[in-house]
Amino acid sequence: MESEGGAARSGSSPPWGDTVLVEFDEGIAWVTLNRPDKRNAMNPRLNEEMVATLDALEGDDRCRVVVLTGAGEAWSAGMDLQEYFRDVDAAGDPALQDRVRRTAAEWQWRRLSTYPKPTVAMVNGWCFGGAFTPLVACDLAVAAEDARFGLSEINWGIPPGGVVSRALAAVVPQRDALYHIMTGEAFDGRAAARMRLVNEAVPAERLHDRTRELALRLAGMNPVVLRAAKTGYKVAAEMPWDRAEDYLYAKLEQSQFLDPEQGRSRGLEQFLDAKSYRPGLGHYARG
Ligand code: ACO
Ligand code: V55
Repeated sequence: MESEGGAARSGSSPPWGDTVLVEFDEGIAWVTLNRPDKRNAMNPRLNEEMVATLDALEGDDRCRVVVLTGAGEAWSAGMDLQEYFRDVDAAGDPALQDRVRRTAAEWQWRRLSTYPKPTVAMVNGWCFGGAFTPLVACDLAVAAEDARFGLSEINWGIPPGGVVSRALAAVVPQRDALYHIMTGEAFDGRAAARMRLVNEAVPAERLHDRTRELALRLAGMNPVVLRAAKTGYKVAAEMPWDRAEDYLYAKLEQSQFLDPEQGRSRGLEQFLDAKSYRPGLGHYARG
């Protein structure tokens, strides 16, 4: 495993550093929010490093899939109440507030939700408030059964801000969303899976292996087609049907045009001519 970040970096430094760590292994970039002493609360520095990290991983061949996780006991305790809220309020500078909010949004959903590579959230522990945004923005999510989740905003005196409620509405039914938004009651990984906030919850000791298995499966697939499929889903979900049809055909043709391994013609050939596989039972032989 290659490891970079913090003290380990040298030469041309990667853009991550103290608050974000990245390890590359088997085509997986394990991206770790790294402020364990602050339960990986997202301060302006971490948000800047995450923007730069996502930027760099886009063009890094060691990364075929991104796993987003947290150091220590937390996935992320949400926005940093001191540095993201109090300090910015105290500065009394509207332009600073705009910039700090824009940087948070930039990685938490603008880039992450349509990231060109597949993304998997591995929720190892505490996941509160603002952390729901990158959680939902990841394509898939696996949680430890005993991870603790909560829309805790109401408990300390604000309604959920940013796009937290909008993100929730994309994955969770209204009854669950409003129950937790309005009560602030925490819930565990099993409940998160039941309400489809995450794909599945597994015992903590299996979390890493299950996530790795899922990430490796994605890393082994045709990246051009995978990108068209996931982006197509997310963008079309916001469209009327007639536009969605036109757009999804455009995605289909775009992926045919861009795909260097010509998955479509290879898949058709393997099924219709060679009769060497059936698409209902797996994907075509690559390479
Ligand atoms: N912002 C700033 N600092 C935080 C945050 C946060 N969101 N969460 C934890 N920390 C800090 C604590 O202040 C503490 O710092 P200190 O050691 O310098 O005093 C340190 O992290 C450890 O926190 P503890 O509370 O001691 O850790 P514990 O393991 O007992 O509890 C828990 C963890 C439950 C996550 C608790 O820290 C907590 O409730 N955090 C706030 C969660 C929250 O409401 N987040 C949503 C914020 S609102 C939003 O995101 C929009
Ligand atoms: C939240 C998140 C924000 C914000 C205000 O409730 C509140 C979470 C990521 O930005 O600006």
